[in-house]
Amino acid sequence: MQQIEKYKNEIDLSAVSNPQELEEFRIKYLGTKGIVKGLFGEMKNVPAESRKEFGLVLNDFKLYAETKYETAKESSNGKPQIATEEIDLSLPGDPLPTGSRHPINIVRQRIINIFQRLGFAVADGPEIEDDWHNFTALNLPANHPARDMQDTFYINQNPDWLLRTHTSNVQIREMQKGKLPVRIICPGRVYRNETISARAHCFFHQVEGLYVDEHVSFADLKQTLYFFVQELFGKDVTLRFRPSYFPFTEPSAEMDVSCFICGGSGCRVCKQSGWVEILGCGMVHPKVLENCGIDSEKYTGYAFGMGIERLTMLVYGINDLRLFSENDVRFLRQFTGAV
Ligand code: 2NL
Repeated sequence: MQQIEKYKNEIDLSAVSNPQELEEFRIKYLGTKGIVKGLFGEMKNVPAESRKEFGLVLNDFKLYAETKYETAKESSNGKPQIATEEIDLSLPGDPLPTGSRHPINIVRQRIINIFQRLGFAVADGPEIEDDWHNFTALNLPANHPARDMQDTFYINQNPDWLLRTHTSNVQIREMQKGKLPVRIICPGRVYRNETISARAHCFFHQVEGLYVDEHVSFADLKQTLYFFVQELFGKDVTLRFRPSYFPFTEPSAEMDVSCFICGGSGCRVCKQSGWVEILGCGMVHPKVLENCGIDSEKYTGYAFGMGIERLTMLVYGINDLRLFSENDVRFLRQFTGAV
């Protein structure tokens, strides 16, 4: 009798909320080898004087289990079951909108791939930099007039900290490590204090390159950049170097490619000149090498720097810098599937 009370409690507590649990319940209590059947089998062992009472309790218990089973069965009928057979697997799925890579990212990765094939490693460094790594080490001492063109943002907390104006700071840090040769490219975001317009922004992206070793020459620089532009724009492209000035290189040059839109005959992109400027470069100034603890009598190096926004605008025919940072999906979606 006590055992029957226990079974009743068990029934009260048992969860019967899906077809599987329902069937398990039926087998356990009401099946041919179930508890109810088993208890009826015990009848013969019950002393004759208690048999009637036991029979009543047992019938009551049987009804109890059957009622639980019937109610659970009914309520589970109304519930959603595991309706595998109701899903039509031949229907097309809900489309997942595919994102697209940002054009700046696409062009940056193309540049990296080309230089990696030439043995350049990719180096990274801080966007918040101190004055020495961003300016002084690059032969741009305090009050140098060239600092005017690279006005940037300063950190209130420490007047010596600023947002880097080029990724040269990464190259300075690599040279300081003292492991030569150095052959790296440094892609990254840089900052300038500019009024935002179609042609200027307060941040943009750069790739700078640096190669320092014994006997590195301007001829090495030219041949490396020639390979680079042929990979980027095609085999027909030619180069033009014009003398220029940077405080951190000597000699310095601006590099033009023959216009890849009109082939040199003159168009809007090259402003009828046949040439498009894409980067600045030169031989690393001996002072810059010495600032990083490198013997400028023994070692020479070349360096170059290019703006990714500018290259991307040329490659895709984009006419406004602000499009890159407005995140307008009508602009970004146009690069879906681009590589
Ligand atoms: C440009 C021109 C340039 C460099 C960047 C460089 C870095 C070190 C030493 C010497 Cl550590 N030079 N970088 C050299 C020449 C030009 O950038 O128009 N950039 C957007």
